[in-house]
Amino acid sequence: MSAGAEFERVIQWYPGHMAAAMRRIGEHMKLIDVVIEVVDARVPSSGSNPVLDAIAGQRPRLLVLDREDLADPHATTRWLAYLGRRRRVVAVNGRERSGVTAVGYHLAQLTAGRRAAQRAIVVGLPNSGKSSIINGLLKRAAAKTEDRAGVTRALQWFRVQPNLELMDTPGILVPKIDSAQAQWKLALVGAVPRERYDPEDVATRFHAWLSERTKGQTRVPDLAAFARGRGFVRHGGEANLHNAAQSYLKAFNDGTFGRLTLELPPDDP
Ligand SMILES: Nc1nc2c(ncn2[C@@H]2O[C@H](COP(=O)(O)OP(=O)(O)OP(=O)(O)O)[C@@H](O)[C@H]2O)c(=O)[nH]1
Ligand SMILES: [Mg+2]
Repeated sequence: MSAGAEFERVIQWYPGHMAAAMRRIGEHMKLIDVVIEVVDARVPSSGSNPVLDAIAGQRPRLLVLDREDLADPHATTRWLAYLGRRRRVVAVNGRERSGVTAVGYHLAQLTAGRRAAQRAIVVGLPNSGKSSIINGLLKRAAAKTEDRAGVTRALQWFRVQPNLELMDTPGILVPKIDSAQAQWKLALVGAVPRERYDPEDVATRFHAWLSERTKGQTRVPDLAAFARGRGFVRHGGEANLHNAAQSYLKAFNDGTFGRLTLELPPDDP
């Protein structure tokens, strides 16, 4: 059995509420003038959703690479250059109010000269930072945010300026994630609901990938070393990988292992 098939057994990728949310988004698209897609800057490729191309149609679009504070800055520069050839793109820290000013700027550019009130929809993978960006633009915590996938469950409108409304949406995964690489990466960055993956497997795959990429020269601990360092040990001193795994993923997402981007643009060596 391939690694991908093995992984798929433990993950049902497309829970019913996502299919329903996707349908509701489609129904609302006739009201929408601008599409804002939020993607985690650590997975600009695996984290983008081709299904959104279809629903966005010809509408003006803004791509936001969120969590730039956790991504490798050199990789982000490359991604901005690569993606910027085809579309308007900006990298931000959605948790900092100052970080979303750039989103406001691009939105103003996209809607300049329009007399009618404009409506923008904010879409992207679960936990990518959609609600945080809306709160940043509103300058208050109006939309609920949390560090887990699947927090926003309903479509919700927010008026950010007299002539601009934003719609927050639940995170949507692609119906089928066909590469095993994309699967562990999306689980690692927190885009997959917790009950749908095995943290031990994700941590192990991440470290194997990092070791291979750095030819074993990484200072990031593997799961066993991390477990021992944090005191996750069984009677007899054996590392308790199972109990350590969720903390390992949290450490990754807190930036404890440094700023890491998990993929580079396709035309980049
Ligand atoms: N470090 C960091 N954390 C961020 C950033 N943007 C958002 N977060 C955090 O990421 C978590 C998820 O943010 P949300 O805004 O709830 O994400 P969402 O896309 O609305 O998530 P769902 O509604 O579950 O799909 C929260 O804990 C935020 O504080 C960022 O740029 N950097
Ligand atoms: Mg949300």
